[in-house]
Amino acid sequence: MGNLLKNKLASILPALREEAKSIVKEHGKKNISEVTIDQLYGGMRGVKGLVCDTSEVGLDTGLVIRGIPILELTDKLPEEIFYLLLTGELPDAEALKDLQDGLKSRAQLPQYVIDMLNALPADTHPMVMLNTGILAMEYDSEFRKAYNTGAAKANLWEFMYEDCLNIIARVPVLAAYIYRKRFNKGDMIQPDKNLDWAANYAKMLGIQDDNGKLADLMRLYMVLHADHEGGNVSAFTTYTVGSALSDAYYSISAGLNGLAGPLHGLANQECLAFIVKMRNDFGHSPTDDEVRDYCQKLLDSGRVIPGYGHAVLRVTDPRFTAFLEFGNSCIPDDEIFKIVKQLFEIVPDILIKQGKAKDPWPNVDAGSGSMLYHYGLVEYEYYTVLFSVSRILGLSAQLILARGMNASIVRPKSVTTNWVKKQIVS
Ligand code: HAX
Repeated sequence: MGNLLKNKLASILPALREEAKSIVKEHGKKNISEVTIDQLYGGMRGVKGLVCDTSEVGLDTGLVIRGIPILELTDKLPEEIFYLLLTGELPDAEALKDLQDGLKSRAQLPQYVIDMLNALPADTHPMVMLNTGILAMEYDSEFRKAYNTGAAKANLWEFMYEDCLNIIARVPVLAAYIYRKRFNKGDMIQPDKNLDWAANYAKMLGIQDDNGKLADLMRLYMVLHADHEGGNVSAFTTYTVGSALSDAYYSISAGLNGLAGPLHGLANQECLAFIVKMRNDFGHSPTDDEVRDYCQKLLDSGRVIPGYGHAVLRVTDPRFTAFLEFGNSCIPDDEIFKIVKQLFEIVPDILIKQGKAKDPWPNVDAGSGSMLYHYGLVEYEYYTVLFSVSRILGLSAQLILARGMNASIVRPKSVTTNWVKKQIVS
């Protein structure tokens, strides 16, 4: 059970390795990117420095997974997306069921993780709980055991696969437990083997969902956040740590610590907090003029408008469009969702006039929180955990493929300021 995907990978990896080997052998010295001083000081933005085949983000297309634009994948299950990320194909019914059954059979959260979470201060941030929980489960790493007992380099990916599947299976149980504990919602709810991965997560949160809309939203949310190519903070960190042959628990936990930053995953928490505060500051649904003034004042005080701008994108993030479509069909009259739409009409013009942000358009975080809020997930400190549960699909796929390709240890060259000055003179 759960082996069809692994067998599929075993059948495609040799050809992928051969292809990479021959590209390097025949064209290894070909120049494909240059680095300017702007980029040196600007977070290496745009420097082409690693290969990631799971997905790509075009500045004018947004997220494309294995050649399929994300807006064409919104009716899929997260499990199907994971299969697609890894293999480049969507699973047939048998492969999907096999993967789902495999995940269900691995979904037990160890008692030591529960005990450890219970020992943390009650108001610990949910992201600290999640990342600590994942790191603690390193105790069970198959990869580390295989490495320590001399597994061949060419087979290490199989153990990375086992660790990643265990993490993917357990993380909704862990994340739901964190929600219930951190926000005093009562006892843990056990997984339901009849439900798919995302619906099961929604059920374990314990939020009333009579018409199944929260489960629908959760499936969509998990699909939209699953991957965003290889150079973003969480993906690049995971890849780098994994390149030292640290196992998936170390690597993913490290990556998610980056996702916890306000310029990355934490932005969705900040975005909803910003909208709810605006609503509360006015004491009523704000008019367009009030929204415009409010945003202008925020900019004038030197702060960023949460949910707008992106390091790569230069168009409205299609993932925002997907949430907008969901909101328009399910919660068109929701007060917070209406403010999301007002901001979409107003903020880009303000940012264009200010002339600083390279991308004045909404990113994925501009809309997701309003929907979660509507369906009763109102504790926005928790939102980055949801993002993380989804992003673990992509981080895992990238780690498994990197190990399958025997990826080298990451080691770019740093330079000193004196070296830079010498380049300027010469
Ligand atoms: N509001 C105000 N100013 C903004 C802005 C915004 N939303 N977005 C960018 N700018 C400013 C930057 O702060 C920067 O100002 P300085 O020159 O004074 O430093 C300038 O515009 C140029 O920035 P940029 O090159 O366009 O953007 P970066 O690639 O440096 O940063 C960010 C991209 C996403 C971090 C940025 O747009 C931002 O801070 N946005 C708000 C926070 C946010 O929504 N983050 C979530 C991003 C999505 C994501 O990764 N989720 O995980």
